[in-house]
Order: sequence, then structure tokens, then C-alpha cells
Amino acid sequence: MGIFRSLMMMIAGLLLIASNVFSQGSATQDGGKDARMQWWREARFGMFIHWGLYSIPAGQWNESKDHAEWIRTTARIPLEEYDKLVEQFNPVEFNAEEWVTIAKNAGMKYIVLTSKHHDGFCLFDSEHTDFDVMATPFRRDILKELADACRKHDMRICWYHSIMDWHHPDYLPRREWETDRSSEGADFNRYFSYLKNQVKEIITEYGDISVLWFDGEWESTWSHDYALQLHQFIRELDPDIIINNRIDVYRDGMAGLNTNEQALGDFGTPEQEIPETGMPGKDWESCMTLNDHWGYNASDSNWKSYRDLLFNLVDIASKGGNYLLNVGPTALGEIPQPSSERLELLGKWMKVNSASVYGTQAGPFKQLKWGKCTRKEISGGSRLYLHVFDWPQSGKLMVTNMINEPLKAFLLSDVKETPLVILKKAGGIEITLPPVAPDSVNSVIVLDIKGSPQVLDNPSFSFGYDPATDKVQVSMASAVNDPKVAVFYSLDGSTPSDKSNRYEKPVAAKLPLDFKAVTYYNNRKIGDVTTASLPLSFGKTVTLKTPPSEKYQAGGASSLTDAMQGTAKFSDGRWLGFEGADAEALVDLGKKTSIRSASIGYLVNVKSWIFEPIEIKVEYSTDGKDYKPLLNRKFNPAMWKSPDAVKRFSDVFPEVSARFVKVTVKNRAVCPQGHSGEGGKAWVFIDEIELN
Ligand code: H79
Repeated sequence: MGIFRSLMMMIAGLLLIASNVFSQGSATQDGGKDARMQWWREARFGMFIHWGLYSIPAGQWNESKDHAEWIRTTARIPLEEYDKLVEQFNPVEFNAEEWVTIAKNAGMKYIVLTSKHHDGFCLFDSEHTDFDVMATPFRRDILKELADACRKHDMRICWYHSIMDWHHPDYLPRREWETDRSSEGADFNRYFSYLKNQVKEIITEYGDISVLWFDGEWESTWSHDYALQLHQFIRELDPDIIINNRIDVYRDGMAGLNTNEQALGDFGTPEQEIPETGMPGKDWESCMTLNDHWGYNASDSNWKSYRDLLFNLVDIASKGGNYLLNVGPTALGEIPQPSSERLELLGKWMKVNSASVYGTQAGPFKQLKWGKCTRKEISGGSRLYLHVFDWPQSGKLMVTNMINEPLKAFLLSDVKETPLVILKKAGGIEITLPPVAPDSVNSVIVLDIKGSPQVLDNPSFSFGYDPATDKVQVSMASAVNDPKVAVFYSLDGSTPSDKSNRYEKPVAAKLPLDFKAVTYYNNRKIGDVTTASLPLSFGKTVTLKTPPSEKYQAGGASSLTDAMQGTAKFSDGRWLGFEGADAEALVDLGKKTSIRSASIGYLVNVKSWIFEPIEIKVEYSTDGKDYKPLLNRKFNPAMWKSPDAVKRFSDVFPEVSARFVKVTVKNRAVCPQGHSGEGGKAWVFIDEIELN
């Protein structure tokens, strides 16, 4: 422990002039990558198709209905029984041109179809197995039909091919429940030859293939060495084909990015998630479902809204990635209507606005209140596409933190490009908008600026409490070395300006603290005011009567007064969780202190057995022995079906002089009748005690 009790609080990002002129391809050791990736970087939007034998049970096996493409494993279906699905595969409604048209009309530039998923069934006519479409009553090579239709409609075609294979006798390991399939005589090297033979088929027999999308690489049998061999084998057959990073073994779980320099593959593959920020110099593609399953599931109606889908598309583009959006056709060969409806809506938006997606790069901003930003280079400057999801009531759109010279602005939907009024204002660039948004969800404004984007982030500070002086040290998180930049602050809640104190070095301040700071660039206010309110209790010592559960102890008791409240995610590392027991926290203010209010945060997440407390009690003492009541609130334990939320109990009382404050949060101890955990231990989760 240093001079300060280790309580640091960071707000906003770093103070930096972020010049965002990076080339996304950057020089790579893998020659020709930029050329190979060019179409892919411009495309930004593709269709994933998960289709196979699993589409027949449509997610249901016996009573359970939550399966999909994993059904053979998740429902533990014996091989011979699964094989019988081959006789039923007859998608008479399949029409490759219809699928391609749906993708095309949505604005998608490429299609990735499952040539083979983990179950091992092949949608193409393979010389190397009978477990393929030619063994079904359908007897039509689906890859061929889709590849031909794509070629006809100027759509790129790509194959998803699983490394893991639950059907091939030489693939290892077996599923752990599969006791009836001996692995005796199985030879993984032989499986590797089979895999290579099939990869050769799918990239040489169907014309020009754009991407090979591997998956199922995480089992112990796959290795970097196999990846190297397969990679080289593919490159020799087709130097231009793009390969995803799941060919290798260095994927960082669902985040999908590489954890190792020597990782093979042209792009990272986040699955069902969107990275928090862009990644200069890295190519990546987020693959996501339209509902909650990849393969067709007849009872899954949890469709994402059109607004969320459009937001995802733009969010991903604003961070420099691609969006691979999945459909799971039915056993008859039809793309479910809720899917095609949503794709049609996206397509209508793309018809007007696709210039703000295709060929764009990541925008320069970390955060924008009203939406997202993509950009392109233009001669002498940059074109920013401002995706406005929240159309401002005031009619004024603020592009904060930007120090470039604005050149012109217009609505992307306005073919006449009628100029909008632009003003350089305190905070950034202000654009006057028409009162009514041209699009009901996301209207795009084009803003041309001089030079490459320069964004000055809001100032960021850390705070450390020093018990020796009873003061808080306020330090700026990063140095300013541009003479045009100055940071001004106030300690009394007033709005800072260039008349306030200028930040030069760390400042000592008293609690409670109402801190505000703002940046000036060339004597003009830029960005937003950074604020931090620290209560009297900030940094004060806390002791717990009984320790929290080992799994949820945040940074220890002191995290109850670190000014960082836990989020809605109970596993965020900020909550203290108590299983079947009460939470009792004692705050030592260090000396007798006048206080008038107390507040404590708690979490409700009933399905995770985290309930509202049945009582919250606050008491105080001057000597640490004799406690007097301050607040007491009882909750009705019968009302346990509360929605998930971060809650805060907060109240005022007539001023008292206290040294110690005891907060008791009573746990109902057991899960109530009618709850899935009935009779099991109930939890209370607490974070952040504030006394003022
Ligand atoms: O085809 C779809 C899914 O069937 C497939 N990928 C998408 C595109 C998929 N397979 N498994 N999963 C998705 C989830 C599996 C996650 C895990 Fe793991 C596998 C957890 C542990 C092993 C991911 C990979 C995290 C670590 C390795």
C-alpha cells in the first residue's frame, strides 16, 4: 500500500489528440494481404447460413426444444439414429436464387454457407464420404446451386467448414457421453487427410470461393502445426482466398481475436458480440444470430428488432469491422419469414444509406451521445458519416471533441446535397438539422472536414484518498504536451471555464468533492465537462462482520467506498455477494463528522438467486460501542419477483455527528416458494456506501 489507500477512480478516456489515420491493413508479414482483403474491407455486410440435417428436428428432441445445429451432442443422439435424418432430408422448396436475392436486397455482399457443420454432414457431393447430400432423397449439390446463383447475381460465395467432426470415425476425441463409439483404431492423421481432401473439393469444384470460414478448432487434437499445414495447402490451391482465424488455435474465446503473434488467419471472429472499440490495423468480423439460434429452431421467436440489427451493423462499421448476420433455413429450404422481413427492412435503409457503410473505416470517436460515426478519406480531408439514432429535439447536433475545420454538411438522403448550417461552437462542431428526421431509425448526416480527424477526448482524472491529511489527491490521468491544450477545473461544483484554475499538477481537495474539469483547445472549449462527485465516505475504511462469498468479493471491503458502483452484470467484479447471510458493513469516518444522508447500492437478479434484501438498517456511533438508529427500511419478502436492476436505497435524516456508521443489509436467507431455487440459499449483493 502506498501513501494512498489504493482507491483510484478513473473517468472517461485518456486526454490525447487521437489522430485516426491508420490504414486498416497495415503492412503484414503475409504478402498480398491488403490486395486479398480489399473487397472484404469494403463489403462490411454478409449473410451466414446454417443449414443441415439438424434443420429437420428444428431444435426439438423429445420434450426439449432448445437445440439447434448442436442437437446431436446437446440431445445426445446416437450416431445411427442421427444418420436416419439423411433419409428425410428433402428441401423441396430450396431455391438458391431466392436466397441470394434476399441477401442481395438486404445489401449483403457475401454469403457464407455451412458446407459441413460439427455433425459432419456435407451439403455437397463429396468423393470422400457418403454422409452427404447425395445420400438424401434430394440428391442435389447445394454448394453448386448456391455458388452458381451467387455468380449470376454478383454475390461472393464462401464456405463455413467445421474442423470438429462428430461423424468421421477417425476424428478424435469422441463426445464424453458417446460410450458406444469406440475410438480404437481411430487415426487423427487420417482424419486430417480427409479434411484436406474436402477443403480441396470445396475450393476447386465450385468456381471462385471468397472466404473459408473454419470453426470447431478448440479441441485438444487440433494444433498450430495442423493449422500451418492446412493453411499452406489452401494457399497453394488459391492464394486469394481469405481464411478466418479459427483455422488456428489462438482464438480468444467468444471475443474471437488472436492471442498470439504467430496466429494464422486473415481476420478475427467475435461470435455473438461486438468489440468495445475498434482495433487499428486488425481485420475482424462479428457473426451474430437473428434470434437465439444458428440452425433453424421452430420455437425460437426471440427475434432481434430491426432497430437493434441496424444499430449493430452501424456499430460494427463504426469500429472498422464486418457484420455476418445469420439465417437458419427450414428443412424445406425456406429462410424463415421473420428473418427475411428484417433483412428487407435493412435493405430499404441500405438503398438510401449504403455509402455510409460500404468502403468506410472506423470513425474517430470513442463515444457519441446520439449514435455512431463511420468515415472515408476524401481529397484534402475526411468525410464523416454521422449516424443519428437519437434525433436532437433542439434541432442542433453537437459533434463534440472534434478540433478539425468543418467544410460542409448535408443529409445523405438528400440527393441535392443542400448544405446544412455548421458552426464551430464551445464543445465542438454544431450542425443545424431539419426538425423531422428523414429516417425513422437512423438518419445519416455527411460532414466533410479538413485533414484527418482529430479528436480531443474529455479530460480524465484519478482520485486517491490520503487518510493522513484527510484529503483527496486529484491527478490528471495523462500529461498534456500540446501547448494549444489547457485543462481548467473547479472543486465547488461550478462550471469550469478558462477563468477557473488551470490544471498544472495534482491538487489536494477536501471531501465531499464536487469536481468538474474541461479542456480548451486554442482558447475554445472542446468536448464535455468531466464531473466526479465524491461523498464524505470516499476512501474511508470499511470492515465487514462476515466476509462475502469468495466468488463475489470485489476488491475487498474497501471497494464499498471507492466511488465505483457495480453494474447490472453481477459478475462485473465490483459487487460483494453474501450467500444465505446478511451483509453488515462498518464505515469508519476517521473522526467525528456531521452527516445528513446515507445511501447503499444493491442488486436484484432473481433468476440468479439474488433478491431484494428484506431490511436495510443504518446506525451510527461516536465511540464504536453504542449504536443509535438512523434509518430503517423493511421490504415485503412476498414481493420477490422484482425485475433485474441495480437499485439504491437512499435517505436523509436530521444531522448527526458520527464517527462510525453501520449498514446492515438483511438477506431473506432462502429462496422463496415458487422460485426455481426454492429452499436453496438466497443472495444479497451490495456495493457503494455513500455518506454525506
Ligand atoms: O456455428 C455456430 C455455432 O454452432 C458454433 N459457432 C457458430 C458460428 C459454435 N460452436 N460452439 N459454440 C459456438 C460455442 C462454444 C463455445 C466454447 Fe469455447 C467452445 C466454449 C468452450 C469451447 C469458445 C471456443 C470459447 C473457447 C473456445
